[in-house]
This record gives sequence, structure tokens and C-alpha cells, in this order.
Amino acid sequence: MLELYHNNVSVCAQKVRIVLAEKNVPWTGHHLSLARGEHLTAEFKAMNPRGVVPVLVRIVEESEPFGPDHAIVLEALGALTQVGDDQAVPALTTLMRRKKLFARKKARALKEGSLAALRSIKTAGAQRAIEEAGRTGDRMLKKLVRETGAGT
Ligand SMILES: N[C@@H](CCC(=O)N[C@@H](CS)C(=O)NCC(=O)O)C(=O)O
Repeated sequence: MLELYHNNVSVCAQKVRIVLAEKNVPWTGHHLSLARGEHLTAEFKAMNPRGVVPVLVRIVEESEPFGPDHAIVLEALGALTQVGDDQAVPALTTLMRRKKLFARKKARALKEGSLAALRSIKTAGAQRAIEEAGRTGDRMLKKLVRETGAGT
């Protein structure tokens, strides 16, 4: 299940709620009062150091990328190209190493998306994850890393 940290009057959060509704994606919400500064607590900033809403979490970690959530996970991978730091690297690493019998096409799309996101993130951690995948990944992953380069 996706979790959204949001606020009722924040237009930024409303946009995300609209997309989730349009796409019929179930989610649970955590409402934060901006007036009371609930977005400025240490706990929330650990999740989003910028201290702003909305924050949509667990898309990549807890969705079913080989099942009904495949398309939304691919979209999330597109968004993760914008992250610019190491936060998403562990989730992307796990995702690109996932395999499933008889789901070759989906596996390929997920691996390609994860690699593309890691390449755009461009940090040393992301770079290491790609190199490691090229050495120790499954056959498909190694091939994709070879075909697209390690991103240096
Ligand atoms: N596109 C930005 C927008 C986030 C944003 O600016 N959110 C506003 C509400 S619309 C916010 O949380 N403001 C609280 C504050 O600045 O203290 C993001 O998601 O990073």
C-alpha cells in the first residue's frame, strides 16, 4: 500500500491525491498540519530533509512490480531520476535484482527503469550499485549494464 504524507490545503499534495484517484491507486494518508509545523519535526525530516509535503513512500519497496502495480512502479522510477541523492539507491538496487519466472518482459522493464534512475542519480552510491549489478547481477541485468554502459 502506498502511503501519502500530505496536507488538506496544500496544492502540491492535492495534485498527488488527484493522480492517485484518477489512477485508482489505493493509498493511506498521514495528514500533517503545516500550521502546527508537523512537517518540521525531526521524524518527518528524516524521511524528507526538505520538510515539505507531499511525500509518497514505499512505492518501490512495497508495491507489486510484477503484478497490478507494474505501471505505477515504472512511473515512480521515472520520478526517481530526479532525486539526485542516495536515498533511493537501496530500493532501486533491490528492484533491479528482482526476478520472476514467466515475467521476462516486466522484469526487463523494471531493470531498465531502475538502471536509468540510478544512472540519472549520478552519485557515487548509484554508480557503485550499477557496477555491482554488472558484476553480480543475473544474466539479464548484466547484459543491460553492458549494453548501456556503467554510466561513467
Ligand atoms: N514540488 C515540491 C513542492 C513541495 C512544497 O513546496 N510543499 C509545500 C506545500 S504546497 C510545503 O510543504 N510547504 C511547507 C513549508 O514550506 O514549510 C516538492 O514536492 O518537493
